[in-house]
Amino acid sequence: MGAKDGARPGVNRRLLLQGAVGAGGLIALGGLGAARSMVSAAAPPVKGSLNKLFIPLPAHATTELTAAPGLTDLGGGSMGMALLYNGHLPGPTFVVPKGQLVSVPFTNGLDAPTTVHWHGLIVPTAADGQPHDAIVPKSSYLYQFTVNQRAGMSWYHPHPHLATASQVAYGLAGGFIIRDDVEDALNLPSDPYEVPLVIRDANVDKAGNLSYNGKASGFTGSIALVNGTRDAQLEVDRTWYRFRILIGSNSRLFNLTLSSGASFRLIGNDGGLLPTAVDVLAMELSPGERVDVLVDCTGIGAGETVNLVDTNSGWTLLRLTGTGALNAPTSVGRIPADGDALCVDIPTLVAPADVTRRTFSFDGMTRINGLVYDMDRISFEVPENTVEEWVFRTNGNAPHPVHIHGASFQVVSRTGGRRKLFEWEAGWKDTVLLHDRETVTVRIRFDGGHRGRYLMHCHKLEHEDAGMMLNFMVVDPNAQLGASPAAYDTAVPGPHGMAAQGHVSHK
Ligand SMILES: [Cu+2]
Repeated sequence: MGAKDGARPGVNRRLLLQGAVGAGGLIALGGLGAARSMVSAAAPPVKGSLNKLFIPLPAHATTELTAAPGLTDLGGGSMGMALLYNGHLPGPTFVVPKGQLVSVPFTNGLDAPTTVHWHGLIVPTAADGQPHDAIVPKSSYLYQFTVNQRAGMSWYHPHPHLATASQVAYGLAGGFIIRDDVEDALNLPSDPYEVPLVIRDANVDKAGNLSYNGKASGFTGSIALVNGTRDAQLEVDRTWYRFRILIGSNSRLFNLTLSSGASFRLIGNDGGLLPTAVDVLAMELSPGERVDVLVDCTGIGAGETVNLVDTNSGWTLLRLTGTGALNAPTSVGRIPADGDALCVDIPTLVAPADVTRRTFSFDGMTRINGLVYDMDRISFEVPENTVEEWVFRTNGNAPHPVHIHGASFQVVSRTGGRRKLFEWEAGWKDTVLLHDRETVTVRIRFDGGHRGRYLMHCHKLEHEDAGMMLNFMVVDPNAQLGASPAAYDTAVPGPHGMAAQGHVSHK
């Protein structure tokens, strides 16, 4: 930590923090080594002024991206220091058609190494923004990949070694929307009736700057930010809205409901549209997960309000306040009914009789199968274009949102804990919530055409930084290193008698 980081009597705190930002101290402050005992309790909704919801700016396939500290409007002109992509929190929302070559020149304007990980996008290792590929301060890197996956909302955020949690908590995140013909044919509500909502919690210091007190069990902030706006309000016409929701928190789970008691019409999740529209009253979502929902605002009259609420914290996240204006359905798009097929083709991954099954135990707050992350360890290799079953379980300190790079997966079962799968876990996922005492099995096939190193980790960012992460290799099935993935393994036995990370068994 820099000389400016210590709290000194008599030093103006705002200046101190701004200095810390300039000196890179804002990042250094965020390490687990700086964990504070202060715990942010869930607060009731803040009464008082409402702030206009910020809508992230648009970006396209070649938009330049810069990460740097700066002042941002956290709502109603209340400016605070944060780490920003292109000067904003969240950063711009990329909107890119399927098949497009994305070529994003990135500049690191931070005073610490960072990367840009394209969460949910299936990209070459070199564009995956892994901890191995840190972009040092004041340097640039060209992230290049072709979008070869169906329409859906992914996102981008830093993924540097040991510092993901602090950089995200200080503000670095943005959305990435893919369009395709299949989705276009549905004629769903579009701008301004399609609105991305990046939901997270945060702490703000007395000077109004974002602050971060990471702790091993996961950072929880005392206020909600939706698109970087606290006490956010969106004025809505009497029509249907499409909300593209991303949980961008470090560790907090959100259980989303509407204050009117109405349902969300769920149409999509991490990997794009679901086979069928389905009405759900509540959705418990973890960091990294996305949902695509339609919300009926036709009944919200002028000045009336329906709130998007997190029942876990009791917070009002977003107030939807009616303008009273009616809009013809043609300007909004088609609204699929509950139970309507969405005309999307989602082939079911079928496990072969001799399917490779790997079991991963999420141990404590720092280990997978007893091992802390080692950047240089490759835990196992996965033949590409082959369906495998990966089994996630936990021996405590859950929830652990499990995220895999390099492929989407299908969730096939959950035993223990909640003992069921949820509507938003159908279709394609890249992040799945593992609650206490749960065992979740997914099927996965790396068929994106990319070989090389990828990651699997807990997306509670403090767990990730503390070591709950591993590397694996996607390889040519005809050129595996050895007969057993253990050939790659340098691991010691885990706590459950497993020989190594990526313990393999065959049915
Ligand atoms: Cu975890």
